[in-house]
Amino acid sequence: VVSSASHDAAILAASAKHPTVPQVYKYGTAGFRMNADLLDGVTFRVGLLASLRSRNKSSTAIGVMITASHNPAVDNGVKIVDPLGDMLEQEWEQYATALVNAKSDEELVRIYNKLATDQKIDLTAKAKVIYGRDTRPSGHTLVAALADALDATNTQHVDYKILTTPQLHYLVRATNTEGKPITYGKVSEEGYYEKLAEAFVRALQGRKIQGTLQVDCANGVGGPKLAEFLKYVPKDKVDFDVKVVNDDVLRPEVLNLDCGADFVKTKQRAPPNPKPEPGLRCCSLDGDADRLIYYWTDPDTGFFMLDGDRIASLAAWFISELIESAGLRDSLNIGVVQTAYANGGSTNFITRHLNIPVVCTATGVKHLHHVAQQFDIGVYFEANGHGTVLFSADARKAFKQAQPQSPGQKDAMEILASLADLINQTVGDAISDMLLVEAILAHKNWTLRDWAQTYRDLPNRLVRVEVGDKDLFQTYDSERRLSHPEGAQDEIDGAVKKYSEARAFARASGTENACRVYAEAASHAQANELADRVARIVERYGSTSQ
Ligand code: G16
Repeated sequence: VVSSASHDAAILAASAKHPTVPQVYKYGTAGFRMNADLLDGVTFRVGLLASLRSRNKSSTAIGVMITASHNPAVDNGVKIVDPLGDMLEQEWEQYATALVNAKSDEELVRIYNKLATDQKIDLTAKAKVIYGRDTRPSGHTLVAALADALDATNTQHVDYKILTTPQLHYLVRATNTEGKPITYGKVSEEGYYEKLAEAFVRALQGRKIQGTLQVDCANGVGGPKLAEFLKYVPKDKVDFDVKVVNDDVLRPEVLNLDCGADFVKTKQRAPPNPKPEPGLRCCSLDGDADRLIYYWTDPDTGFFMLDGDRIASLAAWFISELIESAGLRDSLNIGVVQTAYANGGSTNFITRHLNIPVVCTATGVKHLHHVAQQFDIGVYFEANGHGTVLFSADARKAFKQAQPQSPGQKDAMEILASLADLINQTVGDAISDMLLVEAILAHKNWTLRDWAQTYRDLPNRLVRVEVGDKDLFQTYDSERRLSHPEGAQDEIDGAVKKYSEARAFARASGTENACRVYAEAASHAQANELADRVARIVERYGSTSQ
C-alpha cells in the first residue's frame, strides 16, 4: 500500500520523462490519433487514465491499444478498451481529454487526484491494464511510456506485443470473464484463433467454400495474424484456399500504401499490386484488421465493391432467415445500425425488402455498438467495413435451449449458436467478419456476383478536404447536417437540390486532420459533381482566413 504523497511523487517523476507537446488534444473517433512524434506524453497520460478506470471498475482489466489503423505509417494512436471489450464509456473520454491537456506535471497530478475523488476511486485498490500494438515502429516507444504510467500507479500490466485491434478487445473480455459462466474464451492469442476456427467449422456445417479468396492485408498486422489463424483451420474438415497478399510488415513505409480497406473504399478500385485476376474473390483488411471490404474485377464490367453496407445486409438477411427457420421470429428482434455514410440503396433494401428496422448514428463504432446492444440481434456496420453483429444473452440462450421441432430448426439453431461464437462480440473484426461472409456465401452457394445482385447501390463519392480549421464544422442529426459554420448547410442543401436522388453531407474527421464529404446521386457523373461542389463549399467555409 502506498501513501497518496508517494503515489503523487511517483507520477510526477515518471511524467517528467514523458512531456506532452503543447496543443489542444481531443479523444476522437478512435481515441487520440496523430503524428507519432506527438504521442509519447499523451500515451503516458492515457496509462494513468486506464489505471484509474480499472480501479473504478472493481479492478477488472482495462485494455489499451496502440494503433493508427488506416492512417499513414507516420501516425500512431492510443485508445482505451472497457472491461467487456467495448470502447471506453463516453463520459470518460472527457476525463482522458482533461488529463492529456494538463499544462504541467503538477496540474496533471491535480486532475488525476480530483478525478479519483470525484469518482470515489480507491487508489490503493488493485488495478490491471493489458495492451497491444500494431506493426508501426513508433509503437515500441509508446508502449514504454504506457508502462511507465502503469508502474508509477502500481498497476499490474501485461504486454501482448503485436496484435490486431480486435484481438486486444477479445483478450480484455476473455481476461475479465475467465472462469465465469459467461467466459469468452481462453486468455491468449491462441485462444482467439482456436475459438474462431472451431466456430467457423461449426458454422459451415460441411458446406464447401468455392474457389480461392485473395486477402490484401494493407501491409499491416492482419497479414501475420491471418497467416497464423489459417494454421488452426482443420484441413480435413474445411478446404479454405486463402492467398494472403500485401503482408509486408518489415517495411513500415508501405503500411496502408495503395492497398487496404480504406484505399479500396475511398478510391473505389482494387489495390494496383498485386493486380487481382479477373473474377477472383478478393477482400482487403485495414492497418489494424478491424475493417473489411470485398471486391472483384470483371473483364467486362470492371471493378465491383462489396462494402460494409453490403456485409450488413448480407448478415442481416442470413441471420433473419435462420431466426425464421429456427422458429424464433416472435421471441427475438433484429435491427441494423448504420451511419450517414450508408448507401441509400442499402438502407432501402434492409428496411423495405428485409423488413428490418435501421437506426442511423454518428460515425465511430463506439456509437453504433451501443445502439446495436438494444436489439436481441444488432447488426452494425459502417460503410467503410467496420462492424460486427451483437447477440444478446437472451438470444444466445434461445439458440442453445429452445427445443427444435424439426431437423431444419435444429440446423438453424446450431448455425445461429456457432455465429454467436464466430462473430467478435466486442468490436468490428475483419478476420472474424471475413469468416462470417465466407460461411454465408458457402451456405447460399453464392459468388460475389450473386451477392452483388441483391440490390443496387446509388453511385457515390467520398472526398477528403483539408481545411484551415476542421473544428469549425459542427453537426447534428447523426452528422447528416451542419449547424456550423453558419450558412454552410444552406449552401449544401442548394447544391443537393440540383441533382436527382441526391444526398450529401460534410463532417470533420475524428481521426485525421481533415473534413470528409459524402455525396450520392442517380449517376456517377452527378455524384462526382455534387461531391466536388460540396467540397468547394467546405473549403471556403473552413478557411481560417475567410
Ligand atoms: C476509425 C473508427 C471508425 C471510423 C473511422 C473514420 O476507424 O474506429 O469507426 O469510421 O475511424 O473516422 P473519421 O471519419 O472520424 O475519421 P479506424 O479503422 O481508422 O480505427
